Amino acid sequence: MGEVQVIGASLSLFCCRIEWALKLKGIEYEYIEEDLRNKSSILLQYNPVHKKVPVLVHKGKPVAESLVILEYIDETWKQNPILPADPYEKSVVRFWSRFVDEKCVVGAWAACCAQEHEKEEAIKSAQESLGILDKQIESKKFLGGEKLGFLDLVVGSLPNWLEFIEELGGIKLVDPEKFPSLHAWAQNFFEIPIIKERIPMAKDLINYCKTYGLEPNKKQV
Ligand SMILES: N[C@@H](CCC(=O)N[C@@H](CS)C(=O)NCC(=O)O)C(=O)O
Ligand SMILES: *[C@@H]1O[C@H](CO)[C@@H](O)[C@H](O)[C@H]1NC(C)=O
Repeated sequence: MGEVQVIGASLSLFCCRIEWALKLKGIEYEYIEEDLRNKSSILLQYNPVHKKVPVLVHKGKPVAESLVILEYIDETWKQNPILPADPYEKSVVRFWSRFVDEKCVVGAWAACCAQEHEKEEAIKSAQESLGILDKQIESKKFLGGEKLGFLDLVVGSLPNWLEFIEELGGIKLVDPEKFPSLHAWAQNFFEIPIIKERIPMAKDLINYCKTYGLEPNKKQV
């Protein structure tokens, strides 16, 4: 067994972030696919608090929570840094990373799951967050500046995931006119070879839900 393992789920927007970071750093790892409907004892042992993927295992020690894992990777393997060195710039990246997860992802999921009478409000709220993210991207090629950085990996497969959420929830959240910067950024990001070869597609997420009969008011995939 090698030094590095990733316990993940191939369709998870949180998990691909970790694999992209390891690939950027040129780190070999063993990938362990988790069945989230029947969690393995290794997942429960390594992430007993949240019982979620991704988990990075380095020399037998687990690191959980994708944003924490990304920082761990950047600090452990110094080549191709993904976080800026400057403390202020670093704090800005951390701020927006949490915004993506806590407002954009959570907001879109809430809109997808909302009861009929709350739906309109939830969609508006998710769109407001996505609009703020779009302004932040503001026709940048990479969110990391000249090259791929931490925030690029965090936003990552969000556009595909939103497409999936729209279909699952029967709602409309995004279109290229509404969020032009997010759209243009994604066009560029998705063409990068290491990204392209490992990005969850909306149609695979939709098929997964169909196969297992998952509905929006149930569990996050
Ligand atoms: N905040 C966590 C989110 C991870 C997460 O939600 N993982 C999902 C898969 S996308 C999971 O493991 N779900 C299993 C469950 O909730 O039981 C992170 O950033 O790592
Ligand atoms: C759940 O996982 C265990 C081993 O990890 C396996 O033996 C069992 O068959 C699985 N159950 C289902 C319903 O897939």
